[in-house]
Amino acid sequence: MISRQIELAGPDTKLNQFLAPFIEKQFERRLVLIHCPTFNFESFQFEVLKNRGYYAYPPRSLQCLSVAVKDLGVQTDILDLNFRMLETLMSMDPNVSVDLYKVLIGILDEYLENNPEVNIFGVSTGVIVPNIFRVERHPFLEVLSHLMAKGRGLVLAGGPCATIEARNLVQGKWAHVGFKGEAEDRLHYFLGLLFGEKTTTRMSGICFLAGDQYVESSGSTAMVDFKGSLIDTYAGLPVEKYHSIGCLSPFSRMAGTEKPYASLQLIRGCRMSCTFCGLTQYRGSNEVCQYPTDILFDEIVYLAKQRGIRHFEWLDEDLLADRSAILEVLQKLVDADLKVSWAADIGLIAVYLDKPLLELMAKSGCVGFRIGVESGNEEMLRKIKKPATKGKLRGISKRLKQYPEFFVVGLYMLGFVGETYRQMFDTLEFAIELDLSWSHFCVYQEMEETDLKVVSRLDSNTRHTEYKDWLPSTQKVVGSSAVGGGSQKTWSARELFQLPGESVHAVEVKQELWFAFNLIVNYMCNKNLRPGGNTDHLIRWLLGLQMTYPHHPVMSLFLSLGYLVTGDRRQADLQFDRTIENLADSEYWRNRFEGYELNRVMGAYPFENCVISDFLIDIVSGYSPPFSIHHQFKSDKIEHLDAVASA
Ligand code: B12
Ligand code: SF4
Repeated sequence: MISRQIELAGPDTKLNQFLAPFIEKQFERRLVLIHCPTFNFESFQFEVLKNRGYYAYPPRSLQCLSVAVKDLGVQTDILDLNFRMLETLMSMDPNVSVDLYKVLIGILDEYLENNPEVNIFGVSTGVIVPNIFRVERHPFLEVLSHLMAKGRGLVLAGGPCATIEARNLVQGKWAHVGFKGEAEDRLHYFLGLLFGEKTTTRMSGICFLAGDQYVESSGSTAMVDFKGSLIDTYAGLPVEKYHSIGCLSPFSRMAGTEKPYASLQLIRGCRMSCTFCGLTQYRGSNEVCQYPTDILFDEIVYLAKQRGIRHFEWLDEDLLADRSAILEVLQKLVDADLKVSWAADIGLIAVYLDKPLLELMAKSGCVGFRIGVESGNEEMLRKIKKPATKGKLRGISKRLKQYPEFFVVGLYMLGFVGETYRQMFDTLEFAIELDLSWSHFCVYQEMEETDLKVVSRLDSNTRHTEYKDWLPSTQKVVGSSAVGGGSQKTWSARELFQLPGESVHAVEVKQELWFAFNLIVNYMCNKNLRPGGNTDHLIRWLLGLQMTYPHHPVMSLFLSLGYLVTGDRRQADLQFDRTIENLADSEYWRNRFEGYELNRVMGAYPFENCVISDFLIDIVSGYSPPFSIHHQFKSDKIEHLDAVASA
């Protein structure tokens, strides 16, 4: 029986003892860093693939790691199984059934056969599914177990999931070693020991078995402050092809699926410590580190000029942490006139978005960004330590109205521990009031280590659960036709709004509230369907979403409305017909349309004698939400009329 007790190793002796048998084997200084698939095998659809709807991030984490160990004379390959799989699947006949695991292991085996001298395998949880032990066959575990079974050398696991599951991965012998958190320094130290190099500071967060005991190394917990240039790592990476098999986010799809893209990082970490966010814990502190702006800009120029990259997305959690640094990079982008676009999909801290910065963002090619709002309830904002107040956010939303060229997405959370229905309805009301281009609601879920019982498959019931997508968790539930076909009870909008405001929410109602909030804010009340709105923006965004959710009837219905507003009747009819087809295929969606009176919208098509947005608002008003919807939009209409009059 394996002990669950963590022993914080004091001296390096345990790590050295663990490494001794591997040191004896005198491995070549060859390392392969493997990026696992980031798409869900259980719900894979060829149609989504062909639409380039799956995530395909160039593996920046692995590029950084390879640079970090270069001075040890380690030659590193990067095997991006996500990219390679999507590329392989793209060339396959969609009508022939495919065994995804066979494709995965086939690519891995081909690499192993061609590179017999590689004995160190670093595997990254580049996956979208955190509950790796709760599904039957998780691609990350498949890759690890395949490598362990080969017995060719050291198998190392790293990345966010491995950080949380390090103990289970090591105790279950899925990997020899688990690395926690950001790992440039840890990997350098570890390989230094393996190759008998003089090592300096001992590092914490390296997890392994000493006999049958789980050990986590002790030592420096200092944050990684990586400064290396990644340009050389692109030599073996077909970065200009990633856009041809996938996307980075709805922003990259909106910017144009034909645009080669890449990701960038200026700041690591975030200055804030919102209670619900895993970043501080994952990184070990809420201090931030900054890449040198000149090195980063050289990378941008290299990617744009030599590799044809046309769209960039920031991976930063706190891109605006150093005002002078971001202003410098954006000014350089303007001066170099690289003709690129960019987006910040992860989220900016809204309070820093002042006028000079917004001006420069617009000039330098920004197409959109997200801002964290999280809650519309002041008490909840304080409780979760969000660095914002409703007053400040109102001011920012007003300022953002002067920049209609930006597609701005608000990020909201639903279902914090102890949250009442009233507090959740406050969030809905506030999202409508802020009136951003889109509002991303996320159902709060705790990410935690899997219970040993489940890992050991002692409890087979809990193991047979579904994949859980975190990004965008809930769109999966209602967004994918493959998932939305179940017989679960769905609530009508009226039923939801009768829930008692002062009661703490019931977990099983969370997804229902998500559905209502998403539909009401993003579709029924969308500002870009109203007179004076940027309807083209909405259309491009929805077309981007439709690539991932091709059978989603709400998306097709609102695309048809968008096209009606712009006067493109042909496209409107095509999307309307698509809605009818989508509904014919799904009882689930027919129930939803009834519960939210979308059938009335279908009946009113093509809206010859009325303003579409007014019609939609009337329907929402009929849901009887605990606040006045008409009141919210009156001023807006007056503002619009004023603008028309003064023009
Ligand atoms: C892009 C991104 C994604 C992309 C794609 C990632 C990919 N690899 O393809 C997608 C959209 C798929 C995604 C999904 C998810 N993500 Co994400 N994602 C990010 C983001 C924004 C950037 C990642 C990145 O490239 N960073 C830059 C590189 C340099 O850092 P890194 O990836 O962390 O890599 C370091 C270590 O992880 C480690 N490492 C990584 N791989 C390996 C392999 C080996 C062998 C070793 C030794 C070490 C090692 O060393 C690297 C260098 O220091 C980060 C936030 C951030 N700014 O980092 C969040 C972040 C990593 N995601 C997070 C989460 C929670 C998720 C999700 C669960 C859902 C969600 N809410 O975002 C899923 C599931 C991910 C999973 N289970 O692994 C959290 C992790 C928090 C935690 N406590 O673990 C972060 C920190 C965001 C946050 N604020 O909460 N994500
Ligand atoms: S501001 Fe964003 S990244 Fe920073 S701690 Fe809060 S939620 Fe996490």
